[in-house]
Amino acid sequence: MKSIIAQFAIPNAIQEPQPLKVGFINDSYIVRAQVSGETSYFLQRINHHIFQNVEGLQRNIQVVTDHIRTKLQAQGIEDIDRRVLRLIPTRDGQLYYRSDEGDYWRMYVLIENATSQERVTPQSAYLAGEAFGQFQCQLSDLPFDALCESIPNFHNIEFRLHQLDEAIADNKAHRLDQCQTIIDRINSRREAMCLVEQLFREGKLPKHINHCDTKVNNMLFDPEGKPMCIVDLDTVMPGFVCSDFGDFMRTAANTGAEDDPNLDHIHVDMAIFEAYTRGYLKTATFLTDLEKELLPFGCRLLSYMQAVRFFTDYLNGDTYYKIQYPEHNLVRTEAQLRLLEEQEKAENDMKAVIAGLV
Ligand code: GN1
Ligand code: MG
Repeated sequence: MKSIIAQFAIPNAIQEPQPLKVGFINDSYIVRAQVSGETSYFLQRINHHIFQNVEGLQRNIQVVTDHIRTKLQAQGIEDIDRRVLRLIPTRDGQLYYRSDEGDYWRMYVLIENATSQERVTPQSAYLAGEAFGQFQCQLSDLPFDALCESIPNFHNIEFRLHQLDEAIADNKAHRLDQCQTIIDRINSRREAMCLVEQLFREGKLPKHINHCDTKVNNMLFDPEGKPMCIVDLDTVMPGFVCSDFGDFMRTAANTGAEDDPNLDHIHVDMAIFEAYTRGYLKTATFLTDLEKELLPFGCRLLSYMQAVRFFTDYLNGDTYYKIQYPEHNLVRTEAQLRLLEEQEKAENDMKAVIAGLV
């Protein structure tokens, strides 16, 4: 570990790294200075099985954080290293280090005295909406193709449906029996759900830089409970803004769990929806009328896409998502489809909330 840390351009006087339990994908460590009060660091081993283009991924993060930092500097903000992640380059100026074992490592400045939250309240949903809206707004003047897709076609529903079709054709895990109803529910919405990709091709809907994992736990709060910094930038990439909006609602504005075995628990939490939307529309000032109109669609799209992804993984024999029991991906699929149906019922209420805010 010492030899890995020595690759990065930081002072030599540091303590033994401490593993930190955050996220499921990368391995994280805190590297503290020997003298208290000096900068500490956040070291990560990047999961290069999921993120196969580490070079592109790291460049994305550098472009995004540089862009935000420049804006914060222009506004005269003082504690910039608490407001945007700062990558530490290696001693030879690279954005990551590849060890002899073939592992990929990166380092950030550690943001001290920050907390994260797993659950939202209407109050924190409002603040999260403001923060994700501001994040998108800060990046809205970057051309969308300034970044690569760190996971190709990550939030492209046409591609996800194509993967599902392959999984159905292959039936690798011999699980297709008894799944016809799910397939029918997915197929009956197929064309409607590809709307945004279609609008993009027609030149009517732009792509912007998206976060692509807009969960409340990807936001650091200061000791007063105010959002300070958006983290987990591995999936920042081009996308439709309604997709980031929808992913937050998929995870936060659901009265049930993502994998709730009791479908009756699952409804749209309109208080969370209203609060997040209010915060989001306050700061996401760059949105066109069409983008605002598509926000409820984004909610349905992300639940639908997640159902398609869970179901594909179920048919493939659970090779992507970690599962806790054999039918877990099927239960997740059913829960996401139920959420989708609840969102369809709530569509008019969602539109009314948006109409009242613009
Ligand atoms: C994965 O592991 P987690 O929760 O950060 C997935 C998301 C899904 C989510 C579903 C890189 O995120 O896209 O929405 O599971 N991330 C990746 O729970 O595939
Ligand atoms: Mg995360």
